[in-house]
Amino acid sequence: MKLAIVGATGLVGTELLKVLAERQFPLTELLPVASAKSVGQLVHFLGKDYPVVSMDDAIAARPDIAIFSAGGSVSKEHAPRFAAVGTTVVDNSSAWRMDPTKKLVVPEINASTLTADDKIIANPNCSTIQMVVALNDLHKAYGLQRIVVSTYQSVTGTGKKAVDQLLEERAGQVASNPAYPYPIDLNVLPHIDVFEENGYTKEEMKMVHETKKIMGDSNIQVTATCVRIPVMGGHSEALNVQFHKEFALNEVRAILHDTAGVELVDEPSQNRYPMPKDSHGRDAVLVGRLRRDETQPCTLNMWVVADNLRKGAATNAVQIAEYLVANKLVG
Ligand code: 11C
Repeated sequence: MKLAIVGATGLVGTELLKVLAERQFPLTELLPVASAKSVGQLVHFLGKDYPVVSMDDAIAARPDIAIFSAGGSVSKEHAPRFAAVGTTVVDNSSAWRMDPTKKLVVPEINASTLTADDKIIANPNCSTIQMVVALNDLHKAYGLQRIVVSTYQSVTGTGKKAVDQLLEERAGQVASNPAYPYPIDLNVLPHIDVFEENGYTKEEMKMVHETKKIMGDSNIQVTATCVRIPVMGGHSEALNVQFHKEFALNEVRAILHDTAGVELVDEPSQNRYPMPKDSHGRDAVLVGRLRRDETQPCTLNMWVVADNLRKGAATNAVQIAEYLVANKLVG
């Protein structure tokens, strides 16, 4: 497999290289692509150095797969150029997610819908991925009616600039090039991505729209409040989930225990529950604090944590690429 990584030097790009190496992705050639100022810079992968190449050179090399993680405008402009030379693009940005002609894929849920004709495949937003991985099997069992989600999101979701802001502030300095309009250390920002006309942020509306598309059910009601906190290991989410059917908590536990990609961490008597410091560097979606909402029927409260750079971005994209290879949909 000839693989291009567009945005190879960013936080997600760096994580992508780690995940590809760990999972022994069947690579024959790696084409790291980054902005013009990084061309020629070396990217280390499995004991070898690969020079960063330009977008045009990567397209001319006609890779089998290109994984994009360089922002929406880069994807909008260049993903179709790769697709035109026969490359299958797995895109981490929001550029194509809600395009009805493109699939939005979480492999545990809907990879089986992919065909060789899907030349641009969208990878969902990190906060959506961990939520749907935790909920999909429960949806099959009880039918999701409504999700109320509040997120507690890591600064790594914003990128290097935000990590630097947090580290500088934590060292007692004023951030030299802040990513946020306010300090993030010792603070909480109820603001992720831009505000839309309805008063919600774009991040909140991504959770609403992407959930319905991935689960293939436009009747699922979702309302979200997305919040940035001074943490780096992963995103946390408090979910209040109303089902159509009544459930037994021990059955919910059994379903989650068997759900692909989920790890149940739910022993309150031992103070065991999911935390971002435990999800950091891991692919599992950690689920705990399972309890019935005692104020209304068929409703569950749960706490879901995952490393947003891993299952929320890099790992999900690599799993899509693995599915394409395993099912001979590329190359
Ligand atoms: C964040 N979820 O934590 C965002 C990052 O649509 O892929 C990913 C944005 C996206 O800020």
